[in-house]
Amino acid sequence: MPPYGQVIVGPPGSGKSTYCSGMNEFLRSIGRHCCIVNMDPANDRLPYDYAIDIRDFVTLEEIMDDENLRLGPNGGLVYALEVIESNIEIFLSKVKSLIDVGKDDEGFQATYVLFDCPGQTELYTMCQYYGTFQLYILIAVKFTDNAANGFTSG
Ligand SMILES: Nc1nc2c(ncn2[C@@H]2O[C@H](COP(=O)(O)OP(=O)(O)O)[C@@H](O)[C@H]2O)c(=O)[nH]1
Ligand SMILES: [Mg+2]
Repeated sequence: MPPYGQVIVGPPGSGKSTYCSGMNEFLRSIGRHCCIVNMDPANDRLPYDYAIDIRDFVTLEEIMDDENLRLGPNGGLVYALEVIESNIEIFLSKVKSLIDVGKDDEGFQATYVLFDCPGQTELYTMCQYYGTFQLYILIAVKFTDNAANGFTSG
């Protein structure tokens, strides 16, 4: 079985994190090895156990508290994503490790990864960084396995 995953996007408060939690429980109940990656630097209350938390790299609070930066919530989020992009190789290696954990001896049944993304619309319409960042994830999932174990997007 190839590695599968979902990148969950939508406006703030639309139920992305709740969906991740429910989907995680469902997939585990049918025997899939599943885990969640929190991609939102502002997401300080997560209704699930995560495998990777982007807040380990940077949090929105610490950026907004930085008197040199003097950024509000929206500018802070854009800045946070720039910081994360500069650490992208570390992040991608963590995602690769997650996918590998779920494999059996023959290389099948890789981990199903749910990416819980931030919801601010401007990150998708005005910010080049987040678009690039999402692309990195897809590339990561695609190339962390060999060509026979391809990636299906949908
Ligand atoms: N009524 C209802 N509330 C929901 C549903 N999904 C999530 N919520 C609630 O909506 C709020 C925001 O959900 P959350 O998952 O944090 O949204 P996110 O910001 O997109 O991650 C929470 O209080 C949830 O309990 C749903 O399907 N129906
Ligand atoms: Mg959320």
